[in-house]
Amino acid sequence: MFSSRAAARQLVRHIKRWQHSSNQPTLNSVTSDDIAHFAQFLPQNSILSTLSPIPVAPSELEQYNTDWMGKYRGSSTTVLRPHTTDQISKIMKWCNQRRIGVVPQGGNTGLVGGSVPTSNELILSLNNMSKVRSFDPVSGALVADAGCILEALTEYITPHNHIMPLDLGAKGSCQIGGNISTNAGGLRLLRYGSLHGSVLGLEVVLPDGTILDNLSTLRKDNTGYDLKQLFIGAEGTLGVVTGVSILTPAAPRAVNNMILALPTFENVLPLFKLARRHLSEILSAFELIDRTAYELAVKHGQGKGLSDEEIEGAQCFVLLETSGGKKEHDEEKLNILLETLLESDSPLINTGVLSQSPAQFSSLWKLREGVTEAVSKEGKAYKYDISIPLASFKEVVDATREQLRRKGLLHENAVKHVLGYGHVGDGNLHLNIVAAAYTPEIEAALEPFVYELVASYKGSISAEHGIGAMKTHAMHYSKSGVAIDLMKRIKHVFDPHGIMNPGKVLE
Ligand code: FAD
Ligand code: 2HG
Ligand code: ZN
Repeated sequence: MFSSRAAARQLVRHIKRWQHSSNQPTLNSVTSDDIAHFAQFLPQNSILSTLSPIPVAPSELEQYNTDWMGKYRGSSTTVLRPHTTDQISKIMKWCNQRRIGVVPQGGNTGLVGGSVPTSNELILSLNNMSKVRSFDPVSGALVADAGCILEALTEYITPHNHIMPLDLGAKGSCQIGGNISTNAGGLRLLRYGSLHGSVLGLEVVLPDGTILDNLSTLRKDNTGYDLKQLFIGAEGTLGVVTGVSILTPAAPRAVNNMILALPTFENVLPLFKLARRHLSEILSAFELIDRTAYELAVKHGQGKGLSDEEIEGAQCFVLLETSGGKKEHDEEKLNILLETLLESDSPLINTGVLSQSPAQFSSLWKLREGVTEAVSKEGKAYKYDISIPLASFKEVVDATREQLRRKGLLHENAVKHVLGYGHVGDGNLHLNIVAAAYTPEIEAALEPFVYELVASYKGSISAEHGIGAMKTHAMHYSKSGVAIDLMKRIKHVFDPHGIMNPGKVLE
């Protein structure tokens, strides 16, 4: 049962969906005949449908129809959870012939509404595709089903002293296929680079059911166009990623981290420069947490860092990590950095804490990784994931807060907090606006305001989370008409009937 306000919000979302998807092809709904067809090659427990002979209740589909933030909601009647690439191929072939829209879904942790239907498309969940296929401990090449959870892969290769080249707060739920499809960045990008570099090969089921077996484990392969790159970051609009070959680095022999409290944001960049000079090759993360973000993380039990006295007078915090070969060597470098920071006439930091145990190491990381979780406990978040010049991070957060104040929306019943955090080392700011509820007024105050601001810095409106359903209409702020047109032509080559994740990425 909806309250009238909630119903009004639903209506606005429906209208927006309709506006955003007006260029989308007309697609067919799943019928009970389609379910009978799928039942010929899928076990019964792989089909969750309200149209089955033994129907599931719509409430059982709720978790698949709703995104992680509770901001986007689809109305799919059917979720298929195949176990093999061949089964996925048969599903896609059928859906292509029948013109049924398909939404590939991994861990459903995406933050731009890409993993849930805009209407009643079929949801293709990769949950049952979760086997490691091979691991070569010499080269570090790992080949796995796309539905493997990121953390499970980490656990698999830890005994071999390898780590995954990416790490993120959603590691316990997100899948490697979802990571690749969003080209997730995360907390290790500074050190190990993007997935465009570490993915060695992919197995993909194309919209017509053809299996593209490109699961190479070679480091080098210059035989024509590098097709796998197109699927990295395609957000399920070109095909279903079913298998992944990825290069995993050797685990560092020593890791350290520390949290530093800074009196002013102006010190972040000089600190970054100094950290790079002193720590050079061992610097593996340099993350920013502004004061509001830090306080929310602490409030919602996401890790422990500095005492109340120590954070007094701090405008923001930096989490710095080193990964190296020798503990003593790395600690010496860190200590020299700390001494330099504290001994200067005008110190860049107020204070800091260097982790002394594996538990404290994790606790400091949790303060940064846990901000997203903390924000979701505090309220409903509008999330802008942007690339802009580092020097402008604070300007953008302040300008957004000011805009909301001007519109009379900065109070407990509307917008509670405006905060900024993110991957300084990669030039990526996460601007979060935490509201009591999602409302058209707040959205109208934020958009296109934020996008125009980003464009004024020649920045990107999506640094790492993707476009999804949220930003299709805003792509032009960061991409030229020529580029968007080429993307549409590429999409047409792969998916001429427009069945793959309709309404996402491209309008
Ligand atoms: P889903 O959310 O299920 O899907 C995401 C998109 O990929 C959708 O468009 C979907 O259709 C498509 N997709 C999924 N699987 C496949 C497949 N096998 N084949 C084709 N298409 C597919 N992102 C970052 O970049 N960096 C971060 O640090 C980061 N931290 C996060 C922390 C938290 C707490 C949360 C909730 C999210 C975070 N994210 C981050 C966002 C999110 O993009 C990642 O969590 C992750 O990459 C999504 O993986 P998933 O398996 O959940 O994909
Ligand atoms: C992070 O870096 C993630 O923590 C999530 O990319 C950011 O929630 C967000 O806005
Ligand atoms: Zn991030």
